Amino acid sequence: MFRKVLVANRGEIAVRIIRALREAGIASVAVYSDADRASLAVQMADEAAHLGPAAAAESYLRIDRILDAARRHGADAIHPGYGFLSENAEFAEACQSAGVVFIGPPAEAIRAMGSKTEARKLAIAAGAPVVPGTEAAVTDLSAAQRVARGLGYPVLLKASAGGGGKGMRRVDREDDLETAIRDASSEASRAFGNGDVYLEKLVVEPRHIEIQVLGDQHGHMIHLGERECSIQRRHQKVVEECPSPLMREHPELRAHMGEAALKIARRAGYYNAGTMEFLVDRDRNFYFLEMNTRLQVEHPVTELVTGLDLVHWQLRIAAGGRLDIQQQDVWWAGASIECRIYAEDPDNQFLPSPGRITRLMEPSGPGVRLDSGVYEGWEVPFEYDPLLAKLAVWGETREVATARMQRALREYVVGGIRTNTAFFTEILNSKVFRDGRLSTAFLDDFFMQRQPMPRNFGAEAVAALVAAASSKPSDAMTRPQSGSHWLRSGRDEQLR
Ligand code: MV4
Repeated sequence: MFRKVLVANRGEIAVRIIRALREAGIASVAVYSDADRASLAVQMADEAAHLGPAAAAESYLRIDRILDAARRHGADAIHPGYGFLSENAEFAEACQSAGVVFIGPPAEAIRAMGSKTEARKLAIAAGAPVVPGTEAAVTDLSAAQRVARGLGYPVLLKASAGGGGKGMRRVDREDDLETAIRDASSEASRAFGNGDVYLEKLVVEPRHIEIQVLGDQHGHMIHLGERECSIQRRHQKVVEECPSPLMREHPELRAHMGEAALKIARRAGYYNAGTMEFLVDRDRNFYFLEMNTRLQVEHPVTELVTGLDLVHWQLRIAAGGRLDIQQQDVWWAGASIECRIYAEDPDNQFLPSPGRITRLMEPSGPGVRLDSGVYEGWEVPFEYDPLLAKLAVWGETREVATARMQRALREYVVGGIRTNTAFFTEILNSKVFRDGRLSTAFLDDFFMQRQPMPRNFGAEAVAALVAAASSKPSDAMTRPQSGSHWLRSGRDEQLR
């Protein structure tokens, strides 16, 4: 095993990795920018290294400075977390050249999966289903018309170099194809410096379900089942869960998707933790979309349901250890849901709301897991993604987990900045969520039909009351009746 590991990341994921390191008896080195001098990760780690100014390009994205910090602190491995350099093949190679182990997959696998069209070809070669379409770039209109006719409308134009929905255009009729190609191509050029677009059959209102895989360097690989991530806003996941509600009625689907994911991962020569993203249509046909060659934000829901510690296994695998778990020994118990708690204002177009956290009361208790990167008094920097924490719950059933999440959200008090906790309460209360009828259209439909509830019932009201007076917290915790006077006083401009 490693002696000392540098965590090349920040926020809640750095804290998560430091925890795994400590449990394994491995020393940790945090890195930080000027904005993160007093971060929770820095305070928790055994050692810390300064990288540079707040801008990520001058700190968390600087391969040279990170490797220099690893050398100075004598770290024998680097965990990249997610984002930043986690899917950068050059970084993985640079680690190797510097004699430091990159805790992740081989650089070749990162590179292969970095191109969406390469990944698609790889999946086809592995015999896994992909959405019908062509991976060759559209060259002229008449060829595109032929392809689209063959697929049948609606079709979807996608950027070859793409990702995140950029350069994507739905086309419903042949008349619209020419304009759509021009628009998609110019958007792709601007975003990726490459205007190539290709055609796929549009999957209408798909579910987004991904499969977690874990493989060692000795050729053994297993899957840890799925995460349902259909609730997204502008290609950002908002709520994730395991199992997918779809698996309740169709349990055989997990094994089929798991097998497809393993085929692709094997073909890519993959090891360590990775995730295959799939679209699932109304008839439960599933199609490989892309692979994420890193630990993902939403990994806790898999951990809660399988009982496996993914970061622990990442460390053991990177150190050359054997994954001594067989597929038939993987079990999925109960249900788990995760909400991404952001410093943002759901009532103002989800605008980021960085700033100082003046009060913090964090949920805990039965079945609650909080992966947080903040503390009371901490100033959430404006330079980075304003994710404060991930709130995950486990319950015997999806219904129990939902009730538990509602309870935990009510306990969560964050003062000084806006957060999206009340937004989750609304989502989890909706009939569509409760029925598990999820699709990537969920949030659009949700916003269309949203009947905002009084917003001041939960945590914020408690925070306001506790902060306002010298009243005892026990008094404040009593849930107010809707006619209660203090609900209307003070912050009632938030009632809509
Ligand atoms: C699709 C699709 C429907 N049909 N492909 C969006 C981002 C990109 N990585 C793939 N995306 C999609 N590809 C076909 N052929 C719908 C989406 C999509 C989506 C996918 C996953 C999660 C959320 C999404 C939201 C909108 C559209």
